[in-house]
Amino acid sequence: MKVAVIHGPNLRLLGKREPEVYGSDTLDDVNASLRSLATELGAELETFQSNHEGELLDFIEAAAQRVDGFLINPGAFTHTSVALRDALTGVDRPFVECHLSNTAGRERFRRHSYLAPVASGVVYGFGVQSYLLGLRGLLARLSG
Ligand code: CA2
Repeated sequence: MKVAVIHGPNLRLLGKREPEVYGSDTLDDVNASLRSLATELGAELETFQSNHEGELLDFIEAAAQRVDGFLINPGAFTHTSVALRDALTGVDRPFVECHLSNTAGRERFRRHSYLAPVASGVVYGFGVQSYLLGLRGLLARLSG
């Protein structure tokens, strides 16, 4: 089983700014934790981060040729991007959406996700654990 993990805009700042909201782990720490869980569960991972919507769309289209599913924290594009939703529905691979923070308890504009209605599942509010739980859920879905 092969999964692509996608980190959306600004997530490379993780652990460097706003630790009270997003925690103190860096993006490299998150990827390392995901890799270790993937190994434990017998899955392969590739990771990708971009601040650019078009690059995310291109990555999804290309990666769909070689992976079984996606785990994505779309960052702020969650709340704005019909294009990202269309890219994910267009490739016909299951995906799980995850967020570090509890977006339901933050500003009103963060409560809506364009992706959630077409995701296999969504995990939010558990910090880095949201990614790990999301990976477990995605792999269960892929092998179920
Ligand atoms: O909680 C999440 O994971 C979010 O996807 C993070 C996004 C935010 O726009 C979403 O509403 C919820 C922001 C990612 C920016 O990451 C930063 C990390 C550290 C410092 C500043 C930004």
